[in-house]
Amino acid sequence: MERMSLESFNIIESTLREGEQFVGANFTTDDKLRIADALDEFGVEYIELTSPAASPQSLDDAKKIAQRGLKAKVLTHVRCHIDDAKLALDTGVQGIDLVIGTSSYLREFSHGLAMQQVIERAVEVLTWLRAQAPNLEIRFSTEDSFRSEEADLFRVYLAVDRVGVDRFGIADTVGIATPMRVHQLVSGLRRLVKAGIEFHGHNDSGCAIANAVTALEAGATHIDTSVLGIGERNGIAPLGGFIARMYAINPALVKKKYRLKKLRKLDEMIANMVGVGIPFNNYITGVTAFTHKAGIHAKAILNQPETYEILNPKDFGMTRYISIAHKLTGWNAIKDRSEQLGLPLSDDQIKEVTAHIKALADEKKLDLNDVDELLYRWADGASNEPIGK
Ligand code: HCA
Ligand code: CU
Repeated sequence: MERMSLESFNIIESTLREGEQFVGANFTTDDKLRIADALDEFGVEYIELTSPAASPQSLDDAKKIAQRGLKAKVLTHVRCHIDDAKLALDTGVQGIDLVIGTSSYLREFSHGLAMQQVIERAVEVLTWLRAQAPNLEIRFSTEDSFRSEEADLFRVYLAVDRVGVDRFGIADTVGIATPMRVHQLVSGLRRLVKAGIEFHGHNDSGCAIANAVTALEAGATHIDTSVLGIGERNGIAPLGGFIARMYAINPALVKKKYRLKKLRKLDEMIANMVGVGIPFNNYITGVTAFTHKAGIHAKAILNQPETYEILNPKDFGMTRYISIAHKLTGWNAIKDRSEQLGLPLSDDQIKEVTAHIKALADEKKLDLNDVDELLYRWADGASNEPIGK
């Protein structure tokens, strides 16, 4: 069971739903179509859209995207309410994601329903939806699952299971869950129901990706992501980071399922649309993601990249970079550079230049031009002249 999920997981890409809740997001119809097309090309299994109840444009756009003939299944996300469910049906999407809050915070300060009423509402909406559209893919999710009473969660899950859903959703709405808690809740539900299990995790305390993968290990089947992780506050599990994690487990599977070279364009497109930069340390597409520095690392990387890389940059259309103009440099890396420049320097000469570079770097910040200049000088036999004019 556990291996099964890791080998057959589905991505529910929520840039067009959770991502639209990011403070900088204000997608036009054209933006949404470009995003949906790019996600479809990447190969995500599902694309989740903002509720058609949010605005007239949201309704029209949902209809447009539902009719676009994408390979990905198109879902919309609505409150567990008959009026919203009706509107969702009108859009022609292939699936509906229902959500209702089950924590005491949400019951008291948001929808105001007691647990019994939550259960009645869930059963009412699901029964109605099933009757309207027997073949529609329906998911039922409990918002703020990790601050809900476990007994309450299981009461509502069991009631929902009796009506029948395709998928249950577990949401870490506030980013409070740790992998252990996720494992416990997901495996508990896994023992109880046969339907799919979806995990949606926020990243407030940095556990979103770990929680998502742990959910799969515990038997979940679907994971929510957004490009660059955008969403409420600091967002949810980022598509690229989740992909990096799954690739680290099973590169062949991930390469087969998704067109990984499209990730960079996706990250750049969303960053531009929402007015942010791609963080320097971003998974896969950050500028330093494949940069190596220390001489000891550089030597091993030149011999066998896997020594310090679990992700092959080539698979993502990225390139490795070895930084050599600094005091931590080593002669193997400098030798590699001199070979790139086609200079006939002996190992002894390379070691001499390297010592010189290290001493110089103690005095000032160097760049690759400084290194190259020194290498050319040594090759010319003019090693004694001071660098710079
Ligand atoms: C929201 C909350 C949500 C829903 C997740 C879900 C969350 O509607 O904005 O439907 O499973 O984080 O709880 O995104
Ligand atoms: Cu969320």
